[in-house]
Amino acid sequence: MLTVYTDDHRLHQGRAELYNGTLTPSFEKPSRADMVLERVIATALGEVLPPQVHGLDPILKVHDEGYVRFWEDAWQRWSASGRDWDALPKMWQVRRLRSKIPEHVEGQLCYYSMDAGTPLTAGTWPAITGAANVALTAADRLLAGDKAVFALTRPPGHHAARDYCGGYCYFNNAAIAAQRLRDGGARRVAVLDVDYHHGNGTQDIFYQRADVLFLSIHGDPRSEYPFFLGFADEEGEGEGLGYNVNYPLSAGTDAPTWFAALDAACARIAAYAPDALVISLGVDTYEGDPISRFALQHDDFTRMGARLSRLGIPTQFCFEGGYAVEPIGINAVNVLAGFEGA
Ligand code: OKP
Ligand code: ZN
Repeated sequence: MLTVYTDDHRLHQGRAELYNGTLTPSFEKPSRADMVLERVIATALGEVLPPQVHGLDPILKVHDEGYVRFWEDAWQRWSASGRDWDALPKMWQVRRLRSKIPEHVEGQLCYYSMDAGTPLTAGTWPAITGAANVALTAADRLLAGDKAVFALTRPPGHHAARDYCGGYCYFNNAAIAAQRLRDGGARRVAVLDVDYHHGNGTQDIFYQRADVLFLSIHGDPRSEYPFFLGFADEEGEGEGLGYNVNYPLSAGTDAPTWFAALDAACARIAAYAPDALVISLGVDTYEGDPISRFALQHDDFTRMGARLSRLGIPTQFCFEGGYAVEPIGINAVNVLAGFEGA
């Protein structure tokens, strides 16, 4: 299986996030992708290719223009105002506050964010456009006939909605890829999100559409981030009604329960009969993950890949979360090897 990858992800390195009330080194860090790449090479998964530059048009098909333009020069505006530390939003446009877009870069960062876990850094723009290019290049390979492709995207993307960032995510790489697949001729595309956290951004982007089926297996939002989306009664709206499927699972979920949800999701995907499948591949479902509470083991990731392969649909994997860094390559590449081996 081909991997698409760029070192540009390293340009984005958040310094800290708020965790247990203290500023803690960011869990989402460059070594995550480095470890996955190392494992791709060590296991001889296949060729590793750099992305092709696609420009902003394919990003603007799923994201709001003001949102995209904000990121383009946000660091320049922030540093020009005399600051050199990361910018972190610390205020949100909640109920009954005005929804006017502020003029100041700090107010705009708040306007375009859903949490304080998604820092603006000096290298955020080249890293997030690089990740989008990785996802797009992988989609192009799928359209050209590859059976499976791995987009080693970092930063992740699935919490990024049409016009806000959150959960370490800026541009929604999986959604950008799904849209590319549609524009390249796939009549229907399914996006299955297996990251521990609900893919609220991807759901937001496709909620009113029937041409992209979105499914997510994740920690129950009653007690897990992102708290305000990801419930089982969110089924899509308008033309999209029936094309959004959530499988919230309780903390402590282990393989039998998790795979029952995967089987249900696979049955729904098979019935939809898409021309292409995008997997938002987070491996924070691993039992040793420091911020998540499922209990999958290394071998379960291999089984996951094998199960997805049995669908027999051209498949693009987009890397998302996973914060147990030392085994992150084993867990991610086990999915891909399981897919190839099935
Ligand atoms: C991202 B992905 C504030 C951020 C709270 C957010 C978890 C994001 C997970 N400190 N934590 O889905 O793996
Ligand atoms: Zn996650």
